[in-house]
Amino acid sequence: AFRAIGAHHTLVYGDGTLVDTVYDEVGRARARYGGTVRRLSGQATEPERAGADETPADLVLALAPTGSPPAGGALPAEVGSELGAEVAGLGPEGFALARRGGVTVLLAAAPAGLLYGLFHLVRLGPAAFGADRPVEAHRPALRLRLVSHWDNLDVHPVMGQVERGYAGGSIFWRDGAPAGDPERIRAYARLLAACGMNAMTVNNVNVHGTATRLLTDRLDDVAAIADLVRPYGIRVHLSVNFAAPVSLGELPTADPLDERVRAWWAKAAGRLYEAIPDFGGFMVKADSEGQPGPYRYRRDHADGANMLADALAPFGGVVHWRAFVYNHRQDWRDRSTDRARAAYDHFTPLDGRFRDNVILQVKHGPIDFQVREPVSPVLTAMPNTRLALEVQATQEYTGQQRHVCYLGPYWSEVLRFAPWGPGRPTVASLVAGPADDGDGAPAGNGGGASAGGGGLVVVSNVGDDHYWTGHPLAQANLYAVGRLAWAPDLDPVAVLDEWIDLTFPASATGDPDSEPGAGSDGEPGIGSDGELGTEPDSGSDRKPDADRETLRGTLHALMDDSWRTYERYTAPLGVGFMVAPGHHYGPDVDGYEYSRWGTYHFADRDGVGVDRTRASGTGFTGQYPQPWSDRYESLADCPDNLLLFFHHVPYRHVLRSGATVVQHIYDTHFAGVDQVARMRRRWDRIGGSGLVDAALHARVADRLAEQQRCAEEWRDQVNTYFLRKSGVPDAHGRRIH
Ligand code: GCW
Repeated sequence: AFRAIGAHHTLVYGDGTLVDTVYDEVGRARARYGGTVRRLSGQATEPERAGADETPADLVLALAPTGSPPAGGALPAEVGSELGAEVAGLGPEGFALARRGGVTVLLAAAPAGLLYGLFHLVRLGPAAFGADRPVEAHRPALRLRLVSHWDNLDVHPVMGQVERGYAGGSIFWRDGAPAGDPERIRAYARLLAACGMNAMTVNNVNVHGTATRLLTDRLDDVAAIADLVRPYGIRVHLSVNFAAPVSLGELPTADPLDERVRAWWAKAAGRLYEAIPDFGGFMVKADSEGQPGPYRYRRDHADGANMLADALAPFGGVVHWRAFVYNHRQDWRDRSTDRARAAYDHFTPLDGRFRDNVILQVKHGPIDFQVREPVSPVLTAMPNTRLALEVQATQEYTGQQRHVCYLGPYWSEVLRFAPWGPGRPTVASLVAGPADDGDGAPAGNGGGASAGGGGLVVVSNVGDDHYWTGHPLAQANLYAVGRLAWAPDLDPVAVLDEWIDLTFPASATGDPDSEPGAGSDGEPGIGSDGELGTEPDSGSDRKPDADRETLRGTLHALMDDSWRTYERYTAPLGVGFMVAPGHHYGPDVDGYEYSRWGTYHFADRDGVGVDRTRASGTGFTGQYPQPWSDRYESLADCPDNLLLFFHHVPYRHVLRSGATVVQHIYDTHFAGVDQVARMRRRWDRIGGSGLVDAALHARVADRLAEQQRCAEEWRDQVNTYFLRKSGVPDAHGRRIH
């Protein structure tokens, strides 16, 4: 794809850091694949500045002041004005594109738009330079698209350098100090921009030890990261400890209404913005799993969040305040406490009290990133609060980057979910916020939500691993989450095609001597530290199309349905957990049953599942609007895949699918393992073919072997458990231990 760009005569118009980046990117492609690139400063409004001296440009990337299109000899005038009219309404990250008379023109109102437009061209590849293309306009659906890193500064005694990280160490930190590889951070920013992300936190939401000092004497470390990622349009945010003034020994209290505390945070914010003028803001995990918060001072979450918001407001910063608040010291004997209810019960009474620059960050489900959960009802119940959707790319509960589990289809379901029924707002529109006029000034009034939506936050799956994500195929999750945050309606399988094309570029297949995209020396996958969509310089005699289709077919066979496959062999019908305590990998059906964490399945000899109905259970179904409140409440209408999340049912209860619950458990567990075995055989078939780099093939093969071993363990433990509990034999007489 970059080759296509490199082969052209490119003109880049405009000024600013991000335009410099665009120019550099085109320059890199040009140096590698030929073509020319010229740069003109300023918005190209003077015809003579287009320059007639050189080969006429056939690719123009131009920054235009909103509303006034660039004119000039190099730009087909009518394309310029059509595009100019388009970009006027597209906001700071949007861009418009057309091809007419052999010239491809990309126009944006602001530098970020030009950068995203460039990556769009890369995705289009040769298609951007063939036949005429009508004007197309693009802008992100969600304005804030943030990657949250659970990276610790100090090595945590239990969690290690990255909490729930399955891709090696942190790319930011090592043993309390910067990791010392700025090029890696720069490459990562490029990767994130190519996926469509525009912000990140650089430290874990659990803030301990040295991490607290990022606000004070270790601020320069944050500024250094900000400098590295800024050229790719990524703003840095910081996770902070609510009790920082106390834990740093500077104040006796962290009471958010105490003037000294307010002044302390205002000063901290001032220092941050002096060092990092485009600093994004704070992320806070307060009164959650032992992290300090306002409750200690008998203040509520609005008091706490607003205090930090006031400190950041003069500089334009935001507070991401997490809604992941629940009683993590529950008594399993207490059936009246329901963890699923917690976020709603804590936060909805505060709707309308949060400042405009507070974003309430809500996990997509009411519990904790399980393989299947309903959408969190908090998202439906706070119309006067800016809401962000939090999802987890790090595969804590979905195979820990040892299992193939492409989560695009899951996130797509969540984003498209319509809590008030078909035709009404979707989750994506709730976190996008009220429609705005494109220049960042939203319409609407009253409450924080009028300041726009909170966007999407994803917990990163990246580490210092050679392939970035441990499992090379887990890269697709990072790519997909960025693309879905930009355009929630995208088909996640089509997104996978984009990822395949960028990661395993065409000519790399079928030519073992060429330089492959994913997994060759130091240039693994999307972006990486090499060329995005790396392609070999030398042409190969072999026609790669057939090979390419083989590779594409193999990757689809492994990935398209992998989330549902994972669901089949793990916890059934939305019941969740059943994982080994602590590390959360592998089965342990009763691992959390008598624990303090509030995650129970209540299996007994008669049945299984959690009664969350209004009629006889915890009443959680009542947190949903209609029609879902009644659908979840009704045993007959509740979707099968969430049945045990909402209901406790007998083993012989008949699902909407016609199977009994216990037979469904047996069937899906056998089917899930069979599916993994097929995935493995499919991958083995392309071994030694040169379709992918040998080291990459071996890495994936190893992980598939582990996935199969683990899936069998899940199948056997879950099936045996339910056979023993229920005494109901498998209708097909298969072996259950
Ligand atoms: O899923 C749980 C994880 C914790 C994590 C917590 C959270 C960062 O097990 O490791 O802590 O969620 O989201 O805060």
